[in-house]
Amino acid sequence: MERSFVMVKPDGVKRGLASSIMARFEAKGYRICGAKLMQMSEDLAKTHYAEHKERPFFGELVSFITSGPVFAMVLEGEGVIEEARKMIGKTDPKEAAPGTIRGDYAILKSENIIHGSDSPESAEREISLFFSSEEIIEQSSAANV
Ligand code: DGI
Repeated sequence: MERSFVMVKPDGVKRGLASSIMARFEAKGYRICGAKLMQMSEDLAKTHYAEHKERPFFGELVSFITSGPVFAMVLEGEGVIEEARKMIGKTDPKEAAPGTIRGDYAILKSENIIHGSDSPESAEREISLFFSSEEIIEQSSAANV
């Protein structure tokens, strides 16, 4: 089953939005198979955002994403990668439609509340960067299911 990596950024965690954001994905029908509050190291931030390393905002991006804890999740369900991106909305919250997470909760591109994998390759890469295999629970094999 398809999986995606989604992360509430430090601005979202500080504003107390982590649970509301997780609830949107659960309500949609995706399973949460991993979730944790964590402090990203500078190394992890640089690796996660490696594709942007030549961009002028790279330093700002790394210091923002390490400025406080993030809430990292692995979501599972059919079409979750593309659909979670639709639920998240455009990168710049000013262009994100109302009803999307960025459209509803954010104003600035530099503090746009949430990250979501943009392809199957990034989902696989990001899940393994942030989660060990023991931290990902197959719900069908959980003891009480
Ligand atoms: O996949 P997205 O998060 O929607 O967007 P992306 O991969 O193009 O960019 C990654 C993050 O980098 C984005 O969520 C916010 C940040 N970013 C993008 N453009 C700018 C930016 N941050 C600053 N400070 N300035 C920018 O122009």
